[in-house]
Amino acid sequence: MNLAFCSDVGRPLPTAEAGAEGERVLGGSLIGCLSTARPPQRWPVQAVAAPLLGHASDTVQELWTTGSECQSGEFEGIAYRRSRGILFGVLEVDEPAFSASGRESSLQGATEEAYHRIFRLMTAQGLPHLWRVWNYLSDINRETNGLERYRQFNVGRHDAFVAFGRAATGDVPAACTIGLRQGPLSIAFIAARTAALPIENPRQVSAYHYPAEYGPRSPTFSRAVLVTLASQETLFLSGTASIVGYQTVHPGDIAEQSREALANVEAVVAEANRQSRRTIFALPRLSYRVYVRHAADFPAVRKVLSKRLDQATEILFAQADICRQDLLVEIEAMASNTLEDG
Ligand code: 3EB
Repeated sequence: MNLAFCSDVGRPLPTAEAGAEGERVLGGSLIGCLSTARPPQRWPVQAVAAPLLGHASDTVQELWTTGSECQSGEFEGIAYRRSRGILFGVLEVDEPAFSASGRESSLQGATEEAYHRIFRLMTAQGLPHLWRVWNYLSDINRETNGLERYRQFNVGRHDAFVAFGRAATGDVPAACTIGLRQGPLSIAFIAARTAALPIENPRQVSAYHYPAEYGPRSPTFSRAVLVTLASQETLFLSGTASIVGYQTVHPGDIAEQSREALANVEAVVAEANRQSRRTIFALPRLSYRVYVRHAADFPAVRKVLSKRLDQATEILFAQADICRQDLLVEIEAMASNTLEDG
């Protein structure tokens, strides 16, 4: 069993349309300006309508591929594809379908329902471990019913984990939760038969332990997860921002926020290297996705990252909203190392 990531930011994609290669595509995402109609694919694709920054083309395609054949399926609105012990799924949930009833906002209800469906699929497939989740929602910082929408999302997510008897602290997936201009709640995920090792950041309070001033339920994610497959180690780094302890630092200063976020990435990678002891992840060898709140800040962010990363480092920059109003940039990443003694 193996899992590989590729994007047309860096290396050329395998000719995904070609039959033999397509068999081994688990799923992917399409990021950028998605105005034009997209041809249907044989695998689930998460559409991320976040304008790209400093990129030659309008959109970028990312793919997860595996070493063996995949089977597609549909379950309660989730498009998924499975290869042996790994499953990639995507679902979109229309919030208005969950009209705000009683105390519950429609986003909270939609989020709860989306995660219930994911957990039911995982049970049906016999794949109990959630490794990585990508969450996108519109108007993430807008307050409705007296609560910011990101915090409403956190209530729905947390309650779903609890409702299914899952841990809401400790053994939780790596994740990102990003704001887009418009569109439905969109969630992509990788679930698997084997457990991932959650990694925390010694510079930060675990997100699942954030104090109540950041919302009635804490965010349910770990800073990273480390996955060991037959012949590889894969690291999924969650969205990482300019937070020390549990507080935002350097409000209003894009260069300092970029440095601090990168310092957090470095700390998480160091922690992953300490816990893995089998392979070493090097900062310039990771694949990055960087979300910048204000497009005008892009050159400043790129400048800070270029000091610590290589010319050859794969980085995709996109404009999107971050989950706290005072955060200007968020960095996520992934990397795979081959094990010598496979
Ligand atoms: C933070 O560290 C910044 O709610 O899924 C980063 C990664 C953030 C994931 C999530 C939120 C999430 O709190 C925000």
